[in-house]
Amino acid sequence: MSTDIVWGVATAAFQIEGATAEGGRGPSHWDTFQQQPGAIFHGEDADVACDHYHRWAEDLDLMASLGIPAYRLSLSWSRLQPTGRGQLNPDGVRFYRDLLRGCRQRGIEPYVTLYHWDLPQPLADEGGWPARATAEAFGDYARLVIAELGGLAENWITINEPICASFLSYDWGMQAPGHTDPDEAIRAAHHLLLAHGFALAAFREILPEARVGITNLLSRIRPFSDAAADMAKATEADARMNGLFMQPVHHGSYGELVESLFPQLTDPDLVREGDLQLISAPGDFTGINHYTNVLVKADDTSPFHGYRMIQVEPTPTSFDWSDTPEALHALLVWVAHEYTDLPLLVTENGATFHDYVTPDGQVHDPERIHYLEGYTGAVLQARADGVDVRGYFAWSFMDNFEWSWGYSMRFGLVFVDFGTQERIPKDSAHWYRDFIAGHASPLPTSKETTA
Ligand code: IFM
Repeated sequence: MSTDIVWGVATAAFQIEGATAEGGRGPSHWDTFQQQPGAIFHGEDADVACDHYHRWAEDLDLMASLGIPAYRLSLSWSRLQPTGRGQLNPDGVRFYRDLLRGCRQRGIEPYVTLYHWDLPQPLADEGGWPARATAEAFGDYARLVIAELGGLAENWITINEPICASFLSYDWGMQAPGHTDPDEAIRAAHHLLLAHGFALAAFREILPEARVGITNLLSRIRPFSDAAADMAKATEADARMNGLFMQPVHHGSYGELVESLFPQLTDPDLVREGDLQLISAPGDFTGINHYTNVLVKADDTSPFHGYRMIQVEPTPTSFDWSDTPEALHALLVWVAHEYTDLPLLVTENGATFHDYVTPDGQVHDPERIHYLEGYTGAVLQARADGVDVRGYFAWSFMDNFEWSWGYSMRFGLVFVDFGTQERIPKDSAHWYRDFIAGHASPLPTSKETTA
């Protein structure tokens, strides 16, 4: 059966590249954060990660051999612009030019993310995302990247998961820079959305034919029961986790509920005139990363806004997250109904299991195959139900550095032995290869215009 859905895989620069001190790359705030005692599981770091910086060609060969037609990757800001300001680093430009051309040469269509969390340390030193200047610097950076690399990909994602780059980073303390200040977090959230607006405007001006969108992490959130307290807290949780990031992009305002939870958003020094117009300028698609399906239970004793989030069963993954594909289906229907008639791309979805090499030299992961069968099925069902979903990217192509969890959480379709850098496609990679072959993606376009 052929569909017009693009089936791909996804990664992010800091999680796979390694070579953090090579090719003129500058430090990012993740390089700094990972050195803090206790920040990363087992004290691990991403200095080598999957060594993709040196092995990118073999990795793309492997991807092509699995028949994967689309690859979502991210550009490292600190590799391209080591201080976050000024001219681009020629070695960084060369690396990504080779990588993007390498995709096209193998018949793989790149989907490129401009920001997947690796903020140049000098910008972090000047205040990071809570400072408006960071969003402005990102807009300038975007313009340079578009000029150098814009012609090598047709689909661009401005910002990956602003909720993580704001709240997990500046409030919950679990991601770089590891702060625990809710006020910083909401400022960061607005500036990340503004950065999306600046980048989108830059694309429209410099490369109007590019297809551009933002990717948000969206959770399926329902009340634990129909008790009034659970219902009210579920509404609040949805506003904090989904509405805060979707309303301004798709409705042009934060809305009353979000503003009542975050009164800082009514401060004209933070949300300046014109910001919401930039943020809500129409994109070409909306990106959705989806992992969690939670029930919200009111609990006065919870330090987390007076509620607890309970994963919907079954939760077979090593992260204890749900394997409930109906949640992705419901989410796609809901986004299309509630927020936008733009095409939807599932830019990340995947699961961790305790993968290991068995005596036959293989990695058997029937749980991941079960997961993928369900979630790709949910995408197909949503499409059949009239939702304009156009793409699905499995997270992740290969096991990688899972942020504060280090190498302990394996999301890959391809197993990576981090000691030897051997890659072993798991059974799920073969399953996905066969699935893709049976649900052929549209042929990649070739529109390479930049030399
Ligand atoms: O690994 C991350 C990715 O960088 C962003 N989205 C969620 C993934 C799994 O936690």
